Amino acid sequence: MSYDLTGKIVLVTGASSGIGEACARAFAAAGAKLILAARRMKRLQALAAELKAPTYLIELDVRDQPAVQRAIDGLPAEWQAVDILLNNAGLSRALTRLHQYDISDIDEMVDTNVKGLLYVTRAVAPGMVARQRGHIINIGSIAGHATYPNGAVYCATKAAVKSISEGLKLDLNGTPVRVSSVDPGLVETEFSIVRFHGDKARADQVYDGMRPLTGADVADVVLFCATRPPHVNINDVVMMPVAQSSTGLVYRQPLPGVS
Ligand code: NDP
Ligand code: 8X3
Repeated sequence: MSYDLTGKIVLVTGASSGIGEACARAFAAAGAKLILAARRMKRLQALAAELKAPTYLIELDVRDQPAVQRAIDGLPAEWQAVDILLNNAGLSRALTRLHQYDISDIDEMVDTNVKGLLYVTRAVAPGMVARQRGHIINIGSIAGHATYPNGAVYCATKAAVKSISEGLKLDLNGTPVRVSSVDPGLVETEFSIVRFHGDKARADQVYDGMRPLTGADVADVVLFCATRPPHVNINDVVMMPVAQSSTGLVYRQPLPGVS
């Protein structure tokens, strides 16, 4: 029997766009209550207005550890018992040789993808252990499984997410708290626009001639992980568009039945 999400409290970081927004929509459709966190509050407000689900919004920069702790400690009583944490907030900046990388780009990726994810996990997981109930789902990447040229920093952050997911599962052994990682390949979101600092034309080239995953495709898998019966833990799911077979191998011509 699958795990019923009705009335469950789901905290989604990076809910203002892309995969996080799609997951918020999917959890809401499954009957969950949503805590939506991101820096762009207007985006969260617009999403909340569309969702037919109770929502609580947090304007949050996951890089700010005291703010993360304050946000979790300050949740209203009826929102405190978070059942599912989706650690999704993250980004890439540039594609550059490591010895030439902007220090600010390095800092932003490491601070968001690694330290931010750790801060949110560190703030939310103790409550799950105390309640003997919960599920932490991290959005990793195929970049955490295979490093590509000019992507050392982003790939390292996603390799760190893989290690954190593995380590968290080990450290939560003996509790019923579950840990999953969903690791996608190319997903068309605002990811590449952010990577290339707003250069939309360059971002579009990433998906040129092929059919990428959508946020909704990833949300399907996240929901699958979240709805397994309580004795089942999905540890790691790697998913790619059918036109992609590795970080560097993408087929950019029509595929029968696909595009
Ligand atoms: P988007 O750029 O569309 O969304 C990124 C989200 O992260 C936004 O909601 C943004 O919100 C949030 N975010 C970024 N920095 C911070 C911060 N400091 N504090 C809080 N929230 C933050 O990209 P995706 O949806 O594609 O990315 C979501 C996750 O998926 C990332 O972890 C990414 O690494 C991962 N991923 C993406 C893939 C892809 O090809 N698109 C493939 C594999 C993994 P705001 O700016 O409002 O704060
Ligand atoms: C995002 C996918 O291949 O651009 O994690 O690194 S990739």
